[in-house]
Amino acid sequence: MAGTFRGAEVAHKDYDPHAIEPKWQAVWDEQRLYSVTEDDERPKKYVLEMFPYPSGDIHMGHVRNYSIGDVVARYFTMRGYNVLHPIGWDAFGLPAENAAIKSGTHPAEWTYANIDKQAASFKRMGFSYDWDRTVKTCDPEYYRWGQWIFLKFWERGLVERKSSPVNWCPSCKTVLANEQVIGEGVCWRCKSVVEKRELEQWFFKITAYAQELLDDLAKLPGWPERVKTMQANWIGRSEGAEVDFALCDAHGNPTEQRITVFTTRPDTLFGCTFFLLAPEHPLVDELVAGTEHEPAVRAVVEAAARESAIERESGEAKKLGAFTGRYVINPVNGEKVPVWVANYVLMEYGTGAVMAVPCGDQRDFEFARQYGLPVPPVVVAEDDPLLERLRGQKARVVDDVPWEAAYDGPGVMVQSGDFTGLPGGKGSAGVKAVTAWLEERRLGRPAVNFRLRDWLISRQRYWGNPIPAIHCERCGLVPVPEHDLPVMLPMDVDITKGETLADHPEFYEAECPRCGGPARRETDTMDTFTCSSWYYLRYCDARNDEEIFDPAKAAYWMPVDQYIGGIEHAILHLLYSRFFTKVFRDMGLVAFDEPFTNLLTQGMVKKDGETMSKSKGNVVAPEEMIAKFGADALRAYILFMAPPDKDLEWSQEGLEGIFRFLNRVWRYVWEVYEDAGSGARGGEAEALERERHRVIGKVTQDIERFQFNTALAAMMELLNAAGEYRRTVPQAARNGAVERAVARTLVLLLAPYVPHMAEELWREVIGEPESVHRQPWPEWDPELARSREVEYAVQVNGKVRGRVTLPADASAEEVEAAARALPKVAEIVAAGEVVKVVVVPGKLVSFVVRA
Ligand code: ANZ
Ligand code: ZN
Repeated sequence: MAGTFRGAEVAHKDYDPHAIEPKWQAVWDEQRLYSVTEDDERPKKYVLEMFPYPSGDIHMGHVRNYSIGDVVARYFTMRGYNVLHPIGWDAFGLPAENAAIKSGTHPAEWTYANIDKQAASFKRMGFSYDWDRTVKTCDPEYYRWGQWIFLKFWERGLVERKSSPVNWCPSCKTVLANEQVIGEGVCWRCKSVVEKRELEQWFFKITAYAQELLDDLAKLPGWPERVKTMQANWIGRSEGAEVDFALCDAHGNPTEQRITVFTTRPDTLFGCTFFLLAPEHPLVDELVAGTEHEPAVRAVVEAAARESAIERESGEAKKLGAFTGRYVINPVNGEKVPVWVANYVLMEYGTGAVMAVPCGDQRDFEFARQYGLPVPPVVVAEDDPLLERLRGQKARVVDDVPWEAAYDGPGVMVQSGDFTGLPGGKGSAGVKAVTAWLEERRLGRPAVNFRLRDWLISRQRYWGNPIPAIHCERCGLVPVPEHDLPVMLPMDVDITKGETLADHPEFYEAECPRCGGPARRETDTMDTFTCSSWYYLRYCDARNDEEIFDPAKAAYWMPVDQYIGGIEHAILHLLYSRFFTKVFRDMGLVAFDEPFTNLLTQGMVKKDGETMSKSKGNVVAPEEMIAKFGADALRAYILFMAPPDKDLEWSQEGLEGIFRFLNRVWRYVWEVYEDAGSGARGGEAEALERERHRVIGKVTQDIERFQFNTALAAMMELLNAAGEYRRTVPQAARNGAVERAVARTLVLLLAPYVPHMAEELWREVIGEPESVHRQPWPEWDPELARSREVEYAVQVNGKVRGRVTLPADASAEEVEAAARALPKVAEIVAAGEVVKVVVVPGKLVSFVVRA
């Protein structure tokens, strides 16, 4: 049997992954086994793992992410699908520049060397990628289409250049998107505290799609709820009203000038006792200039500039405010309300002005307490004793609440003029009534507000995709004409000195494409998230140099059926990709709304309870484990140790255990094919055959639900049953056909997990001519699988007290319950205390009972 293939010397009675694995990798590579094309005869599956950043060596997180994807891809191939399973690199970005500054290697050199290294590691892991479709985002053949997208977005009014307060990371020397400011207002990459600066920047108008990005989450039943909730919160839709307040002049007389606020609670208008402006609000200067209030207000403005947006918004920062000396008129009761500046009001949200209602908003409550401002109750809970006094009370008679905190739940409106008595609270009848009243008098209108901001995409860094724009003094901002793409990123920048494109006259000196006059090329590059927002579409047609992709090919492969990646991308990458997809749809490039039908977010790989990381010094290097146990064992181990969405605690013993299991499979298949039984079918052979059907059914069901660990456990059970059969039934009585069927089944079921070992056994030991990875998934008879029952002996304190018969797939709990139900057992158990119960699957239940 051995010797049918050119690697004959490898087929050996001992399992030697180091010989087998490189051998089959070379064969698969040469035969382009995983290269696919569109095929209308077969249903398709697009299985995709988030592409890696080429940081250097691969780590266990990579091994896990890509092993999960590989099992899914191989499984669907065996189920008869035409499976697209590509890989590429998210290759622009800051670490390459930082490495260059440190070590003197050019970012391109560093990046491509790392890509080669990772590609070799992925091949060494035996991942079934279609290598012909690889993309590297730093290749001009790729980034040129990113520039093309920029131009198309620009044509569609989705690009904007504007001055705005932006997040500036002093250590990365670049601006950051809101999404890249994390935790307590620090840079997502280097964790430095982010500052606010006023700068001209480029934006993608993702807010134009805010409502749809929110609504379409409902079209994603295959996404984890957690991720959808995070996205919904990030988009942050609020329903409420805009309300116009008339500004009073310096003498306190109402003027025509209006300041508008956004509020979710117009029902609380009668409780508005002060009015707040953001420190950056353009009116602030004008209101206080030259007045006695100017110094105090300035102090608040300056202090706020030093705080991060996150700190200010969270309301955790100490509240700071100052009176401007001016007033506005509350439109519902004509009352004069003092205007303050407060650090917790953000310029970027709503209108940058707030009607403060201290009885209903906790931040306003704390502010009022701090500065001694009145807190009249206007919405009171049904069970609040205060309501007895104030029910039906239209005019304000109480100016303070006996509460520890603001109350923002549902309640009854009080001290609210003709609205008194209406239900109050978010979305209440009171909200509707007050809004309608305001609208009739043109003092307000219903409004929806989103927390989502436009996406700031410009970066003042070298290693990124150049923005295809030209600044001309005569013509203003001019797009680079499509036929001039790509704007090539120059390679001769001295990056070790931290140079950017702005230091490179050969790059930025340009001619205006419109008037031909001297002009300056844009020197900012795009946020790398622009590169990763559409790579999955490029995979559908990766080598196309005429268009971004052939829409027909994208229509065949897309959407991605199964996307797999880390939870850290729950907001940024996934939201941006959804946004790009919707714009592409509106451009007519694709015909679907959502790019990723199913999403799996994999858990972390931990060691001693902590996430593996270089800084913690607890990294287990995949290379080292491959050198010891082979890639197959590492793959199977990482899939066996935990369900994919849960964290996985590293254990070398676990890996050794899997290695031993693989060795047992190896020997079993060898033995069966050397010396299968010669007997006829009998009771035990039939039981083994039933077990085989059961396990196929179980493995199939488990893989479909991504329970790779329990699927592997079922294969172990099959091997145990088969080994037992070999040990206990003499050769002459064993049924060879059943034994061989078990061996073949094990190899086929294991093929997605341990592709090299399965291939070697399939072709060299079993002697099949075609790759195991081209075989159909084994079939099973559910009837047969179900009918199997096993008898358990029931022991109490070592003595057999009876027997119970149960279906083979009964759980340990079910077996225990059935045993406890035996009258004799129940009697003994009732008389004493059960200190231990052991269930040996398929055999025995044993109780230890203390009298
Ligand atoms: C009056 C009021 C009374 C409010 C009340 C709340 C409770 P969400 O739900 O997150 O959309 N607000 C509006 N603009 C703001 C800004 N630029 N900075 C800080 N806070 C701002 O929050 C909307 C509420 O946040 C608005 O409704 C406003 O306070 C405040 F019992 O108006 B509310
Ligand atoms: Zn010009």
